[in-house]
Amino acid sequence: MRVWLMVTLQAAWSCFSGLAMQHYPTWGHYDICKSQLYTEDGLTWDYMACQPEAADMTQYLKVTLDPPDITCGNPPETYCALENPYMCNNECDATTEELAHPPELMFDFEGRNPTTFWQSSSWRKYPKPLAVNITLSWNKTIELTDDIVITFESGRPEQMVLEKSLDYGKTWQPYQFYATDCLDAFTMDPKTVQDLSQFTLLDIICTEEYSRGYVWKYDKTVRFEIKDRFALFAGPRLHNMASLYGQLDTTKNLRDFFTITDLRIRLLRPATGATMVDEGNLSRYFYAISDIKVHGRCKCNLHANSCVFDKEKLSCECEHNTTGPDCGRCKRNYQGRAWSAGSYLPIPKGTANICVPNNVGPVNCECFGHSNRCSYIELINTVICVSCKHNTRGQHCQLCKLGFYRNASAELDDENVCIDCNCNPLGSESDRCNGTGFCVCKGGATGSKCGQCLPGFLWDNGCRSRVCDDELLRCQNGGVCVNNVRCQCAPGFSGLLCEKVQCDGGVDCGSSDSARTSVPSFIIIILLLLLLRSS
Ligand SMILES: *[C@@H]1O[C@H](CO)[C@@H](O)[C@H](O)[C@H]1NC(C)=O
Ligand SMILES: *[C@@H]1O[C@H](CO)[C@@H](O)[C@H](O)[C@H]1NC(C)=O
Ligand SMILES: *[C@@H]1O[C@H](CO)[C@@H](O)[C@H](O)[C@H]1NC(C)=O
Ligand SMILES: *[C@@H]1O[C@H](CO)[C@@H](O)[C@H](O)[C@H]1NC(C)=O
Ligand SMILES: *[C@@H]1O[C@H](CO)[C@@H](O)[C@H](O)[C@H]1NC(C)=O
Ligand SMILES: *[C@@H]1O[C@H](CO)[C@@H](O)[C@H](O)[C@H]1NC(C)=O
Ligand SMILES: [Ca+2]
Repeated sequence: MRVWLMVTLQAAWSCFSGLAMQHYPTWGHYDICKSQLYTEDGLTWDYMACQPEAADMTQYLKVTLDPPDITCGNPPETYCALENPYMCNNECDATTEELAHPPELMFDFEGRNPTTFWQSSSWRKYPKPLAVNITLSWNKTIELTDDIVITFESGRPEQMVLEKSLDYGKTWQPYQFYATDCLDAFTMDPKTVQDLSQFTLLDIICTEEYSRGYVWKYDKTVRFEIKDRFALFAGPRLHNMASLYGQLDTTKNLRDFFTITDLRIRLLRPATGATMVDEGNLSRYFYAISDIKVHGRCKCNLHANSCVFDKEKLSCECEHNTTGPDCGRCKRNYQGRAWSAGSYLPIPKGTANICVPNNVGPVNCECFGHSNRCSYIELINTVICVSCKHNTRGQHCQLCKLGFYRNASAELDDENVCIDCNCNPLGSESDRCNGTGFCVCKGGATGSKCGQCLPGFLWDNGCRSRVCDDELLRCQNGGVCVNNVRCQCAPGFSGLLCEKVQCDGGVDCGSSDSARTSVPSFIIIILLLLLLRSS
């Protein structure tokens, strides 16, 4: 099949790839979910893995503070500067717009001067900890694409934990610990993101990088380093995104690590700028955050290239006949095969893994009631039943599993349609039988299940030919005939009728005199065997 990609799209593609190179860092350019193709058979669609563009996610979140009344200004308060207790011109009054510091000011556009910030009330209750939780909720799964950056206006906290939730706030996991002294605060050894490797990427570390020393005035940010972590797979300047995609595709843990529904900043101890807290002037200690950056994209399982914010809620605009907030299901009547996320691979278009209609082409998802699930096999363009029950198998569950045969008196959709072959495991060659339940017997065995022996054979863990008796076929040299199928020889003798003498070391050293006399009976046995086989 010859394929021409539409010229306009081709242009779009090269344009996007050009963009992607300059426009660092995007997760590649999975911008298009489908494109029309001209083939010899006419117009068809080509489906591709796609994802929404990364964006500033702080526009879409809901922020919650705990304790709820921790914001300053109610009642009004005057604050002193951390670095100068005599500089006390910071007034906070919730009832006056110019003097209020509500939480929204953490997410407003920060191009203005002076900066706008949220501020907590001061550490009046010292030495009781001044603990504040700031929870950011999206009510939507988000994939982080860039560093989380929090800008503090009055010193970076001496102790802080960044946490994440992947289940809308039901459970929380730490992302990173921050402290001036990790060992003291969290009994963790201090590390930096540079200490991580591909193998320890998912380790949760405590870092002193963002709270050390008294340099807060010039370095106000606390980061959670997403890009440095990506770089462990994609190279220092994220030039090898294919490698990262490959990893993300195959490693669920890694994908989940960068996926969130909520973030929580747990502020545990404000900046003091010194080892001793100035108890005489606690209005120097408080939290003030001017900006929080969270860059990411809606997680749409590579089935949507746009995500809309409607009625205070983000949701993917699902393609590929998927649905759900994350395109995590197949649409009704498009469940011809199990849902699966799109794949980044092969680079650059990925694999769409579209949902297919329940009835595809000439073949339906018809399983005679033995399964309600079908799978679409792209390679042969066919829908097949999966997990056939009632011992059936086949594209439509129309065959019996090996070891079972068709019940002639049952319809194809009957639960009893397949009957266990029940082949005697000792008398049969295998556990399979033919269409009327006949098993294939080993030599000497007979019956539909091979549980009986032919004349001249005796049951002894299967059918064995008659070897010895008390008349013609006597065991020699004091051997005892067991069940007519074998001679139990006296020590020093071996052979079918114990006709061989064993020398020292158990080596057969020829027939004894008495054994020689038994040769004729040995020949009789062979003759008998031949006779039985041919009958
Ligand atoms: C803190 O110290 C400054 C300078 O001594 C003073 O003006 C201010 O009132 C003090 N604040 C408190 C709460 O004591
Ligand atoms: C903050 O969250 C933690 C649990 O993660 C909880 O123990 C604590 O009570 C919350 N509130 C404050 C004010 O710390
Ligand atoms: C979250 O989104 C779901 C729909 O996906 C909605 O039913 C629910 O009310 C939302 N929850 C909040 C807290 O907004
Ligand atoms: C999804 O279903 C609609 C309606 O049948 C169809 O027109 C469309 O082509 C399908 N899309 C995909 C990606 O299969
Ligand atoms: C064959 O199917 C019929 C009809 O369902 C059933 O009554 C019968 O028990 C089945 N035979 C066996 C051996 O299962
Ligand atoms: C199964 O094998 C038996 C015995 O060999 C034979 O009589 C019968 O016709 C076979 N049935 C089928 C369906 O081949
Ligand atoms: Ca601000």
